[in-house]
Amino acid sequence: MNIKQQLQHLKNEGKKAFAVLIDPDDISPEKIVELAKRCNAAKVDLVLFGGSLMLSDHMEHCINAFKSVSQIPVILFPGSPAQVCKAADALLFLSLVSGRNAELLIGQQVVAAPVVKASGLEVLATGYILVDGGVPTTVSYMSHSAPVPRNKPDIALCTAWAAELMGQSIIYMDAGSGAQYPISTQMIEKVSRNIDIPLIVGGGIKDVAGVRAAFEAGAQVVVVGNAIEKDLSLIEEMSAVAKAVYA
Ligand code: 1GP
Repeated sequence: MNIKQQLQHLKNEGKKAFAVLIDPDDISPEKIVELAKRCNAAKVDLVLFGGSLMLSDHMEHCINAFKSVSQIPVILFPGSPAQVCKAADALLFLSLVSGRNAELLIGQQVVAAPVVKASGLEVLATGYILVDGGVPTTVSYMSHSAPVPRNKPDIALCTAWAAELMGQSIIYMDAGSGAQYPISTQMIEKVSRNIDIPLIVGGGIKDVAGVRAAFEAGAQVVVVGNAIEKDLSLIEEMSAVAKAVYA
């Protein structure tokens, strides 16, 4: 099964996957090896690499360092076409469907297309829905787009439906890295119950209870970045939630 099929399988079978987000700007290649070993021990299902900005130039080095000790699939979560990197296994080919910024709906994708086609990466067509997380985040600022209000699950659902109808394979609902509040369980439930494609949820999840709440509300994949960067010991408990309840 390729990664797209694996994610759809999670949706079809009521199973869950836990993903760690690594921003290469926030970690050295040396630290990556330690993180990868912890991900292995915790049986983390997926690792996402990327960030809204890229101040450093070591994405490939970081992915190779990770892969030198781990077989966990690496998925790019690119903030720009410059982040396409062949060392990964797959790429979230994102369209910011919650925004009305044509550059991020289709413009950057046109720029990235030839590089993506030549990369050999598995491409995961992803409708990306940015949701208000209580504070302006890097992605809301950089994308010039208004996030979906956090108390408007119907807007999130109609946006997800539109993306699904346009042929996207995955919906990623994100409150943005470092959000003050994660996406509400009401919004996750509303979207998850009414779409047929897998739902990834992330942004502002700080503890095990937050991971559990997102899974219980219907996310197939829960992504945590910041909280794990601050405290690596969270990986085991967070990853265990996906296995304990839904394996
Ligand atoms: C951000 O969904 C990810 O795009 C993860 O967010 O860093 O807040 O966990 P955090």
